[in-house]
Order: sequence, then C-alpha cells, then structure tokens
Amino acid sequence: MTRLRREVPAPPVRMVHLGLGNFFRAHQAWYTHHANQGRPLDEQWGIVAFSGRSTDVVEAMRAQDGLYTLLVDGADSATPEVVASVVDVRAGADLDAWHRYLADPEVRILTTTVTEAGYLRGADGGLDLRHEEVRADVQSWASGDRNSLTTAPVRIASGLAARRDAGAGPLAVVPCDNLPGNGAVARAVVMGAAEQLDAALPAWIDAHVSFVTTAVDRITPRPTPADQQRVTELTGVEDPAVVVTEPFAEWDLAGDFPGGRPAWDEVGAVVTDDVRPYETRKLWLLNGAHSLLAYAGSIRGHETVADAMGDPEVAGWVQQWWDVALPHLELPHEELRAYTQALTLRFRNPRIRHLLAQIAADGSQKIPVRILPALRATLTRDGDGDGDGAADVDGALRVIASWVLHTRGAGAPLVDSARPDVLDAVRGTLEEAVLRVLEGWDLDVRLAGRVLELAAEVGGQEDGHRS
Ligand code: CS2
Repeated sequence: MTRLRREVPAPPVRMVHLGLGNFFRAHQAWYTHHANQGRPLDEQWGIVAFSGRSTDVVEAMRAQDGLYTLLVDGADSATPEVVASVVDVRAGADLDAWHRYLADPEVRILTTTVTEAGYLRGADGGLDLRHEEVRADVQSWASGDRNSLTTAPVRIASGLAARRDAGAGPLAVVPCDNLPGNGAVARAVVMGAAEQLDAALPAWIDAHVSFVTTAVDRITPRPTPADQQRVTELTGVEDPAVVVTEPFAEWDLAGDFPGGRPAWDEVGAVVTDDVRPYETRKLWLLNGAHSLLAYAGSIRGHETVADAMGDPEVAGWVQQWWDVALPHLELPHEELRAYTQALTLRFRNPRIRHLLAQIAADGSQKIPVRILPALRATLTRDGDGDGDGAADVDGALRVIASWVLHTRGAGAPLVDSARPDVLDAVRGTLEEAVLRVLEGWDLDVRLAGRVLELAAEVGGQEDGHRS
C-alpha cells in the first residue's frame, strides 16, 4: 500500500505550533499550506508542530515527513487534499527541540491551540499560580530543569526566555482557541509565567513579543478508522494521520507580526483591526449552539450534531438560543441571518459525524464565554434579573439547565478540567445544584425556578444524581 512521502523540498521552518490536534491541521496548517502555493521555497513558511497532551499522531506524521491528508467533506462532495506545510513534528515533551526552535531567528511566529482550559487562567484572568501543574513547572524551572515543563503558559515563557538569551529577535504569538480576546488572554498568562521564571523576562517580552487576537472556525470532528478507509478508497494511499473537516473555514486576525507572516489574507483569512464582531458572532452563534446541542441533544439520546439538529424540538431550542444572542451582535441584520442559515446547513452536514460527547468537554470553561455574556446583556437591557418573563432568556437558561443535568450523569459523559469543583457545585438535590451554579456564575438566584422547569422539559425526570 502506498504511503505519503515528501517528494519536493520542505519549506524552511519559520513557525512553531503548540497543540498538534485535528483543528490545527484543518485550519492554521491548511491556510499556511495554501499561502505557500506558487511561491519560491525561501518565501514559504514551514511549521514545526509540537503535540499538546495527546501524542497520537506524532509518529504517524513523522513517518510521512509531516504530510497528511485533509478530507474536506461537503454535504455532497468529499475532496482529499495533502497538506505539506508541517515539516517537523515533535512530542510536546521534547523541550530541547522546543527551546532550540524558539531560539532560532528564522522562526517568527508561534501559534497555539491548547483548548480553553489550557491557558490555566485564575479567577482574576491571570495565570492560576495555585494550579498544581503550574507550581510544578515553576519549581522545575527554578531548580534548573527546563525539560519537564508541561503547562502551555510556562512552556511558552520558557521558550521566550531561550529566544531572548539567543538574541533571536521579535516573535508574534498567535493563539487560536475559542476565547474572547484570546491575544490578551495568552499575553496575561504568559506574562504571569514569565514573572515566575525570571524577573527580567516580562520587560523583554513587552518589547519583543506581540500577541495577536484571532477568531477561528472550522468544524473538525475526531477522525475515525472509517475516515482513513475512505481516504484509501479515494486516493489509494494509506494514511493513519487523516483529518476530516468541512468546506467552510474562517480566520480573522488582529495584531502585529514584527517578523512577517504567511500571506494568509490571500487565501481567505481576514486581517483586520478588530476581530471582536466576528469573534462574538462565532462564539455565541456557533459555539453557543454547539454547547446547547452537546448537553440537551445528548440528554435526548442523540449522538452527533447532525442527529440532534434533525430533532425538530432541539432545532427549535437552537433557534431560541439564537434569538437571545442575535440582538446583541454588532453586524448587520441581513448578514447575521445569512450566517445562521449557513450555520444550520453546516450543522446538518450529513458527512460530518461531530460527536456531541466531543463538544461536551470542559463546559465549565465554555459556557461562561459562549452563553453567559448574551444572557447577562439581555437581563441588563430589560432591567430585569429574575427571569420572571419580562425578558425571554429561555434559550440561554436551557443551556445551563442541560449542563447541570449533564454534570449529574445525564447525556454525554462528564469530562471537565475542573471536574472536582464542578462535582462539588452540583451535589445534593437538583434545586441545590442549580442554585449553586447560578451563584457561582454571579447570576440572580431567582432564575432557578425557570432553570428547573427547563431542566424538566429537556431531561424528563431527574437523573440518578450524585450526592
Ligand atoms: C466546538 C468547537 O468542541 C467544541 O467546543 O464547539 O470545537 C467548534 O467545533 C469549533 O470552534 C468550530 O470552529
């Protein structure tokens, strides 16, 4: 059976990526691959990608010189494409390579996909210095051991220290996770880590490192052996590193690239002064609806986004959520209508088997950025905090209701980086759980009555709850 091999010279490494997952390979690596097309080799951008927590594809990609097949699945088309921008693949634990690459003046950009939880923010938005792994990293660094760092913020700060020591010049850090103002978030936690490692490092970062803010979008389900099989049938190639994605892609970026960047804007990305309108639209309409589907849909027995959207009641709940979110978005009404229409088709794409259980993970990090801002804005606008009907916020409260049921054992299994805290908040009766969750998010506890009614509507009778 044929395997992928690089037959033309690889572009020089000019970008480092942290978080070698499917999304990175369907998104940033794909944009970079397209930006490289038709340019002389020395103007192309090669990427060295470091794995985050999972090292699944490292060996498979190394054996293929970094190449992999991206299978772009439309509602009635399936198009395989070989992506060639990743030229070196490393396990995240290979900190020697990490420091070496970041100390290389040819490297100009560091992109990250480490998930919402991976930035390890504390309550004040800065790095959570009490987090066990952060403490362990800081201690390792202090003892001179730079080779066993595990958290993203400390790894990045340590890489920046190596860059400073080598005099390798400026760098753009480009976070690509679904967090509002992700550039500022990344900056805050990296600065927090830098302060712990070396008192002089923050000033160097201030002067040399820019943090770019991005909005990113491309629905990328976890690939299955059946997807690999489909690629083999279509191409004759056996590729254990296949990634499946949808035709749609969006990337909005705002910020400085002091050492240049690939021509992403020539292949569909939007470089702008302010990503906020796009970021909010995507985070609320797409990701917010995803979270609703993940909890309410899985409680109703559905397995994928497309299955749940095929359930008219659940599809109605999605619309109800959009009705809460839409009035607060800054883009023209017509544009937003077209966006939700397109989104409905993307969610219904029959070839994309996007598991609700995959989206359900880390709700404690996702709901506050996807759902609560629009809920709060509606309650404030209507001068009302109690959900007594003056403001219709059912679309948002249903997500909270479904999530609480999910944390208590209904629907998709609970996977959450803050699992102990979540379980502590939702112990006892359902009413006690709802009250604690509302308080934890600083919401009016008078909303509890309506949340309980919606929970009954979504989940029927209460689950066998944990106490
Ligand atoms: C999803 C996102 O898993 C999730 O939480 O909502 O990964 C979503 O598929 C992407 O943001 C789409 O761009």
